[in-house]
Amino acid sequence: MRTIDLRGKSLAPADMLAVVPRAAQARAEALATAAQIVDDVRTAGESALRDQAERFDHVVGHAIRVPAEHLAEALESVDPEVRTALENAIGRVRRGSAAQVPAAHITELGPGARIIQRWQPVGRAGVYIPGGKAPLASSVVMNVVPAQVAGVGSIALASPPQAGHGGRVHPTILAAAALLGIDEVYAIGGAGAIGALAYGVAGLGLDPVDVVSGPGNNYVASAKRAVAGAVGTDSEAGATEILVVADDTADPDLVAADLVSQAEHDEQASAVLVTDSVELADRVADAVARRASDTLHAQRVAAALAGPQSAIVLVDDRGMAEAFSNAYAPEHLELHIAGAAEAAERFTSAGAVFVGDQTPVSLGDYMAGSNHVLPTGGQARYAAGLGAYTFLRPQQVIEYDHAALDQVREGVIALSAAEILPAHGEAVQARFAERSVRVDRR
Ligand code: HSO
Ligand code: ZN
Repeated sequence: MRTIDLRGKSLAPADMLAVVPRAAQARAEALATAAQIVDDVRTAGESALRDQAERFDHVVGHAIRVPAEHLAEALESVDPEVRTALENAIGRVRRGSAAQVPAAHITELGPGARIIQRWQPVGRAGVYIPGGKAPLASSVVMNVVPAQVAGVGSIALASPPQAGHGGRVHPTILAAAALLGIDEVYAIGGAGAIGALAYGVAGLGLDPVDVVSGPGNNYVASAKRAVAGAVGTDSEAGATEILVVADDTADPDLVAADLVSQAEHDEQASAVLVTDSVELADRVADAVARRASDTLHAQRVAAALAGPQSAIVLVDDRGMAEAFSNAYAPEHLELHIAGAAEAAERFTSAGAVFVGDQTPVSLGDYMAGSNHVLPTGGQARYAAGLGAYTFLRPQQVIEYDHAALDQVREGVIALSAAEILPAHGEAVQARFAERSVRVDRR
């Protein structure tokens, strides 16, 4: 990993971002390709999906709607330890997600005048689970559980058909779906899956959904942009990022282990250490080199760590580390610093914050009870990770009685006149004039 020395420099947020630019995604090309794939699915349905499965997944003649017996078989044959771990994760994420469902709130603006803010689940959700580099069974939990906790009544799941598994969805993904009681599963991959969920596929009995969620590659993210507007989508979760802020109290080997753990996902993953300790920086660099050469995905890790998106960044002090981290807005932020719990509140822009050296990102990936589908690419500046709220819509219910309406009658009439929209005011006045007319006639 290269080291970049920012000590003594005063940089604007944009300059800080330029120090470790995220891997460039061929956005324009991916957007055009994904939009075409989505459109093919919309117009040609199942035959487009079969063409795409052959082209991208090298699978022909597979069952696109996964039969119930495939789900049951997968659940029966899943490793018992994996099953137990999935059950544990489901329970913990369920508890974490429950805190994301706000209670209805009533505001009394006066006697007989109230507005209710309530949260309505969408009717139907479609979740996408990638199956390319790694079969992310844990992502089934992270997508489905919040939708269930939100109260979504109908959930469809799509994941690529796997040539290595006879054209079926990966068995661990099927087992996780079965554990969650999901019986509507489709063997569809990539951008085509996003199109199928968003627009439905009549021939398959796949009805359109209201919200599409789930992580995926550049094409999946682009497809979500293409269908946005027709359906709701969650924020984009692209190549994984970890930013560690550490001081001289940190354990260099733990920092290195966590950087390597996320670099394992993707050549484009970003691993960044920000520290004010030169000694720690050197020791982390050594530990990273050791760990990176001695891990299953050594090539992928080496590529991610050697890329311009990864670096050790030397800063003057804690304040500069905060400024850097808040400008970068990482998907995952780890704090290996003295007083981490109190300091955490000043790190405001991150998909998720992992406090202290006993809280690694990989805990959050599986078992913390938090969600691991998080905004990447700096979107944490304005977006949240996946949660129950992804599947909820805040809705206002307004209820006034006659006397309460009378209290604000003049105001409505004055504003409607000012906007030269007199019928607005007349609509209110009608509640009063009409009655007296009726009374008069009687
Ligand atoms: N770190 C990934 C999620 C994941 N890791 C799934 C392992 N399995 C993105 O947050
Ligand atoms: Zn991970």
